[in-house]
Amino acid sequence: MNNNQPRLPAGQRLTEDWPILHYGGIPSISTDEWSFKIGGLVENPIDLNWNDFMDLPQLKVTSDIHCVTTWSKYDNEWEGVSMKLLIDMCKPKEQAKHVMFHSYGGYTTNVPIEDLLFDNVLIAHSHNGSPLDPQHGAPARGVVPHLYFWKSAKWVNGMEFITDEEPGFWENYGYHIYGDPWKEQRYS
Ligand SMILES: Nc1nc2c(c(=O)[nH]1)N[C@H]1C(S)=C(S)[C@@H](COP(=O)(O)O)O[C@H]1N2
Ligand SMILES: [Mo]
Repeated sequence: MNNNQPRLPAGQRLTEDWPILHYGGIPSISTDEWSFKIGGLVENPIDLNWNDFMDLPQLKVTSDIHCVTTWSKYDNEWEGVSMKLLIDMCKPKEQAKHVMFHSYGGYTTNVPIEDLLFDNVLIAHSHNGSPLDPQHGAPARGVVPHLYFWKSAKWVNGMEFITDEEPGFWENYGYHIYGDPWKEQRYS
């Protein structure tokens, strides 16, 4: 990340409310049935239930949202589990270079592993002090704030470590494979 970049990327405008965007219906997942699996090219596959997840060290970080449909929202306080911690726990194999996020309902999105090691990337269960609403991804969602928001999977239930970059759901429909808001990598 580059400190000389403007806070608001080109082509974006600020919004105070929080738009709701997703493809398909809103999956209804109780914390009792929730599970989160980390697999693929890792030394230590992980399968967490809600209590396991909440017993991990908790991280609070504040970041901005930049959606490819041109709205941005500043100062979102997220609480959840650090992605770096999860990656330390699962120990990706040498060949692993990318992660495919998987969600209840079938959504997927791809992110390079190196982009998941920043201190403000997490699996979040709360936003601005309240548990996530179902429409925003409850019980938990990914948050990768330096990429367009479609890379932040709602209703997330797994991460698959892979070697080659592969397109996820929106990437298959023409969204950019990487999605840097400051380079306006909106569509490919
Ligand atoms: N599971 C899932 N996650 C998703 C999506 C989706 O369709 N399904 N849409 C993405 C897109 S395109 C955006 S802009 C953000 C919107 O998140 P919000 O509704 O909380 O603002 O969720 C992302 N995560
Ligand atoms: Mo989006």
